[in-house]
Amino acid sequence: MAGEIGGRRLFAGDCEFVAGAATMDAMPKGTLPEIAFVGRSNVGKSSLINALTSRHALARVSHTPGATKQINFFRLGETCMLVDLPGYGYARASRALSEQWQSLIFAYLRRRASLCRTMLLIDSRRGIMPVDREAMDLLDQAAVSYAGVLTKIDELTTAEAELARAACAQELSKRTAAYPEIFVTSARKAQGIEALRDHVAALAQAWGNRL
Ligand SMILES: Nc1nc2c(ncn2[C@@H]2O[C@H](COP(=O)(O)OP(=O)(O)OP(=O)(O)O)[C@@H](O)[C@H]2O)c(=O)[nH]1
Ligand SMILES: [Mg+2]
Repeated sequence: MAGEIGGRRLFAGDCEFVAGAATMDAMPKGTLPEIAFVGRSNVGKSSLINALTSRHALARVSHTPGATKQINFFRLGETCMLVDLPGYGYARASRALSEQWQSLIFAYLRRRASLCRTMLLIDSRRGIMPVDREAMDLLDQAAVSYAGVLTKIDELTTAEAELARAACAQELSKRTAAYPEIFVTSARKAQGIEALRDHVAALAQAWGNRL
C-alpha cells in the first residue's frame, strides 16, 4: 500500500516514556492509537516492549514478579502508543485476578477509546494457565479484542515451540474476542519481533484516522 509505514521504520524512530498512571484520571489524553501488553506477572511484557523498541531499559524488567505497578505509556513518534500494564496472578495468595487488576487495568482495557489492540502474552513454557482464562473471560465478555503472543520461545526446542503454538491457537480459536493469529516471540533472542513490529505499524496506521 502506498505510504504504508513499515514496522522497521516506525520502531527506528523516536520513542519516549510519556506517563505512568495509577488511576484512570492520571492517564494521558488518548490522541494516538494504543497497543496494550497484558498478561501474567513475569510473562515478559516489559521485556517485549524493550525488544520492540530496541531499548534495553525503556520499560522496567525484573526477575521479581510485580515489577510494573502502574500503567506505563510509551509514545512511538507521532504514530502510536505502546502501553505496558502491570501483570496479574503473581501474589501466591491470590491466583485469581486481583482487585487492582480488575478495577484499574480492566477498566483501562474496557473503557479506553484509543485502545486499538490488546496483545495477550502467554509464557510458552507454561501455556495458557487458569488465571489467563479468567482474564480472557473478562476480555471476551467486555468484547475487548486480543491477539495471543507466546513469549520466551528461546526456552523451548523447535518441536516444543510448535506444540505450544498449536495448543495456544487451538484454545484461542474458541474465544469470541481473540484473533486467530498467534505471535511467537523471544525478547532475549529477538525472535518474532519484526513480525510484531509490522503488525503494530499496520494497526496504528489503520487506526490513526479514526481518532
Ligand atoms: N528466556 C527468556 N526470558 C525472558 C524473555 N523475556 C523476559 N524474560 C525474563 O522474564 C522475567 C520477567 O520479565 P519482565 O519483562 O519484567 O516481565 P513482565 O511481564 O513485565 O512482569 P511484571 O511487570 O511483573 O508484570 C525477567 O527475568 C526477564 O529477563 C525471553 O524472551 N526469554
Ligand atoms: Mg513489567
